[in-house]
Amino acid sequence: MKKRVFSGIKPSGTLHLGNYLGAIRNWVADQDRCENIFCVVDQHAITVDYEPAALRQSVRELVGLYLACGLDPEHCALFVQSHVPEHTELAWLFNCITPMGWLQRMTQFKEKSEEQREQVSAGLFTYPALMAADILLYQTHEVPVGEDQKQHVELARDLAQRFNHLFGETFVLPEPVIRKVGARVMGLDDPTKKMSKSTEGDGHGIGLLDPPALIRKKLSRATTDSQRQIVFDPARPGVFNLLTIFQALSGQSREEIEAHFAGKGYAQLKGDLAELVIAALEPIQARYHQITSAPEYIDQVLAQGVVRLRPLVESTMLRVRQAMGLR
Ligand code: AQP
Repeated sequence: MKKRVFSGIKPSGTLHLGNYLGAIRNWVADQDRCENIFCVVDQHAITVDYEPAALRQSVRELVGLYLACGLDPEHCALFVQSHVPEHTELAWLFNCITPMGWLQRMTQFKEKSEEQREQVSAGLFTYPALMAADILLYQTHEVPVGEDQKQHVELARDLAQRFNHLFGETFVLPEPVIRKVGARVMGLDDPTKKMSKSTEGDGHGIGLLDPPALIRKKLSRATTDSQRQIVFDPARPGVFNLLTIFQALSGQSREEIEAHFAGKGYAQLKGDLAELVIAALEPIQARYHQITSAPEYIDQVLAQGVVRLRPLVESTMLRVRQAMGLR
């Protein structure tokens, strides 16, 4: 039996290289080996301030990029979270069995709530219960994500275990799957912070739709340090980040990469990396423009995803409602 894989991305801005290397590229690589479910998690994007028109636009852009990066609708169910209302139904049921202390420990909530202070929404606090619902609704075995989502996937697993203990065996226990290289791409402007869609600033991230000239410019300005040697040293986060991106895209070993840059300067590293990034993104961008020129294709893919998932959604929810005494 094939392992069932679920993952999703928030439509909270344009996808960046971190989303590609930490998530989508791995989904594409494994899609023949697994039974795949990939979602655009729009209800997670509304836990912070947002513009409805921009959200609608981002959802379509994200689906276009899923397809352009190589997800094949024949091998994957692709859909939008809000098109399957059971996600929020199950999230409410999980809210009722999630101890507050579990949510208070989530580092992403702590970081985000510090930025927003009294504006912070209840939805942002209970976000991990919705994410657990996303994953557990499909009886998921594996959740391929970047390093930043590990804690949330572990909470989903803990909730599955708690539910099974309280109400009887109902959910599969999911595992996070995190690749060794590319699981935490850092910001180019500040390599101590992860590259993120919602971080402002021209020099922060490389967008999957950035044109070549912009990629060269952003990388030429990436923060490095005042040393000279080009080696993988985590104590030098700027150079380490650039080398890690190089490793993820070239598939070469650390030793090969260090040998390639021996005696060379940062300008060479940034220049070579820019060409590698451009070569990886060019075919994705070409496919993206082709796909989005026929918007009805995206609607068709999304509708097909929902239809394909309906039986699984209904069978899980029937068991959950019965187990909890709601039917
Ligand atoms: N920098 C990253 N490096 C590697 N993987 C990453 N992911 C996100 N950032 C990196 C992975 O991409 C998937 C989608 O995550 P997301 O929608 O939370 O993306 P984001 O860029 O983190 O978006 P936001 O809106 O800026 O979110 P916040 O501010 O909440 O982090 C996940 O698999 C994630 O691990």
